[in-house]
Amino acid sequence: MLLDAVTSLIKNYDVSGRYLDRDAIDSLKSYFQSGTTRIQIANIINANSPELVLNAGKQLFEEVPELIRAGGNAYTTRRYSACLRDMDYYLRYVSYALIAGDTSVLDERVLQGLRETYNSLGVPIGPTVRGIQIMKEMIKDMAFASGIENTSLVDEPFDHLARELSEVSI
Ligand SMILES: CCC1=C(C)/C(=C/C2=NC(=C\c3[nH]c(/C=C4\NC(=O)[C@H](C)[C@H]4CC)c(C)c3CCC(=O)O)/C(CCC(=O)O)=C2C)NC1=O
Repeated sequence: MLLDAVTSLIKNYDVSGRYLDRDAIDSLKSYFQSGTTRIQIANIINANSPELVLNAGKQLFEEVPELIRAGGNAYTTRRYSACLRDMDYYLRYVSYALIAGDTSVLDERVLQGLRETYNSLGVPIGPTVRGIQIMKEMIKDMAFASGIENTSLVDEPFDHLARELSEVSI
């Protein structure tokens, strides 16, 4: 089920038949208070997605040039494009998760079965995680440059992807 911060919280309280308590109200408050910032950041992503993906890919291939050399997983035009397309998937779903204030959309639409697919195709996880981190850094910089002082909201969905994909603490 696709959840957002509100439905996810209500679901938890409903399961045990409780009224919303102080913790619930605090977490709802923080979700609503961060709403404008979430929308601003999603807008930055929406308005810049092609350049973000392209530049993050460029930086990744500079850092890990073996990927695009003969024998590398992103070698050949088809696989190079598949790699950038995957980065674009991550970015788009992160923008949804940011608005939702919940990572269930990532679990359900992106992460399910992904490790197995990657392992069977030899797509290396480490560099994929690095690609995700590069996009995170770029977006945090852009958000900061646009006047958003606390860019920590950006971390959650990217870190969730990276953590679940690598299944190790980051
Ligand atoms: C919306 C959710 C969703 C995701 C996430 C997704 C990922 C995904 N990436 C794939 C392939 C791939 N993914 C990569 C990615 C990379 N190779 C590298 O060296 C880099 C580290 C990395 C880019 C950062 C590559 C190169 C392939 C093609 C592999 C092959 O066919 O040999 C495949 C196999 C099928 C295909 O080629 O389309 C899937 C399913 N598909 C989806 O529907």
